Amino acid sequence: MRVVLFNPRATRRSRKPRFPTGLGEVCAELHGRFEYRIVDGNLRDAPPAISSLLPKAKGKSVLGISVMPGFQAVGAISVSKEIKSRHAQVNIIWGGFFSSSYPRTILNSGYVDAVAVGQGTATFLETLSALRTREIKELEIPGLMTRDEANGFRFTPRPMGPMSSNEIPYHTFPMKEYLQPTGIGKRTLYYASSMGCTQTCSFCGIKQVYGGARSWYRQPPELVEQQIRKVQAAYGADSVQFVDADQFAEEQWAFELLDRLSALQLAWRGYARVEFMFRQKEDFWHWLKGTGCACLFLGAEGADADELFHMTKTVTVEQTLEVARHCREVEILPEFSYVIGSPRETADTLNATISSIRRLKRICPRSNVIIYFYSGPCRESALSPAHSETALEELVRGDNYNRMVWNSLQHTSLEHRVVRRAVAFRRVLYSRFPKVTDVSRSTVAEWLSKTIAAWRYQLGVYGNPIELECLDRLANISKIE
Ligand code: B12
Ligand code: SF4
Repeated sequence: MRVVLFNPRATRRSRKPRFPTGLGEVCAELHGRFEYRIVDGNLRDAPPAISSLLPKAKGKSVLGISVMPGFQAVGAISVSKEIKSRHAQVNIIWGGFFSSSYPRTILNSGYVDAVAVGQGTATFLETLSALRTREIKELEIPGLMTRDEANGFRFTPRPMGPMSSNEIPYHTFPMKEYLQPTGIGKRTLYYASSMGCTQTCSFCGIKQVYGGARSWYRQPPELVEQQIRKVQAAYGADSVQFVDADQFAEEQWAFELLDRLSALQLAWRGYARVEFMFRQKEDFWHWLKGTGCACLFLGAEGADADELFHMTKTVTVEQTLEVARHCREVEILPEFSYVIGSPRETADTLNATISSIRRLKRICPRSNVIIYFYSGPCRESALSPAHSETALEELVRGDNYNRMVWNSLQHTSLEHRVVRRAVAFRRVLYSRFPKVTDVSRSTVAEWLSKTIAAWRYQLGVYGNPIELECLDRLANISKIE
């Protein structure tokens, strides 16, 4: 049986190849059991590459596609359609965050045969084994959703389980092309040392895909060290982008892992919770810097206590500012995310968030601030327009697309003036402080937009920043995608 795994292109504006961590985990399980080939849409034109790997007429074949919300979904749709029309016999199976959030809409399209919902690895392995003797329509595998003519869909959920304990078969991936410059190094490896999250913040997609607070699994520190060491030796990785939801979800584990990492002398970037970092003493911060920590992504989320409570967040503004102060002292670049657009957002809560961001920038001017526009849960019942053949394509068009990538406030019940102010503030902020870690930015355009935005930011005049928008369109300097 031919198995082709496809990683669609991830960004609209430029091709940014990164190691596909989801497929890495899938391949750790497949390797040695099934023969597979990987096609990456970030590196080449996918349909011809996939087509050339699939059998022309008879013979079973599977095309597994990893789909993240956003542009990957756009690519996954066009490639699936094209491949299905050329190779009707191929079994197309989608997995990943987007697929797990909209499985029925995806199956209704007619060109996807099954969706691996959630963690996906065991589901995919069992599916491939079963396909040796049976047809995809007959399968009843936990975690796999298929269409069922009598009842609509066939599905039994599969609870999350441990991560693969096998090594990732890096040699089967085009590693040299994946280790690209980022803000933390010249050759950065993307790595998942844990999956899921111990928290259940109301706006976050993680619990919906992997399950509740108990759904957090990690790799043993020695396996993480061993794998990163191999990539360092074989391909010259000089930095690691951890994609874990929270690098300190379990303290002992995190300390052991990072101690091991410091021996490798790599720079790393990871995600952490403000509440945990706030509790740490001075010596922790120096130790952290010594492990190679170059950048931390932290959820500040907002400034209003009631709003934060409803997001199931215990973080406070003072904690965020204190963490920013520590980061500045030890020269770790902090990136703080804020979520604007909850049903409780008012002009007052927005103003509180704006002034807390301004305080943050005064304390740690280098910090990156990322503002997400949240307009409701991104899952089937909430977003999918209808259960029709075209619903999947509608889902990735216009404002539906923008909602999915947290870039629209159109569907919220917020007052127009609140929406306008939020959009304008974000534009001015991003122009005034271009993202420090964005290595692809154009320096001349950035300088121009920064200069124009400076007076607006200084005076707090955010309204209608048309000139900044035009400049952004012309020079492609935005970090909004
Ligand atoms: C890394 C990452 C990215 C990277 C991806 C780089 C890469 N190399 O893959 C980049 C920076 C591109 C990215 C972008 C975005 N991301 Co992102 N990202 C993440 C992050 C931090 C980690 C994902 C990851 O690698 N996990 C580790 C791997 C091992 O797990 P996995 O991907 O889930 O894969 C498993 C299963 O899903 C499944 N699986 C995956 N693929 C396949 C394929 C097959 C065939 C099968 C069977 C199974 C399968 O098996 C895997 C192993 O168990 C998560 C948050 C988190 N910590 O999980 C957010 C997250 C997935 N992103 C999210 C979002 C919203 C986005 C953006 C839309 C953000 C934006 N505003 O633009 C964009 C979309 C990209 C685009 N334009 O298409 C949301 C998704 C929310 C949701 N409801 O689905 C998350 C959950 C963040 C959050 N907290 O809300 N992201
Ligand atoms: S801590 Fe972060 S990753 Fe975990 S549920 Fe909350 S927002 Fe999501």
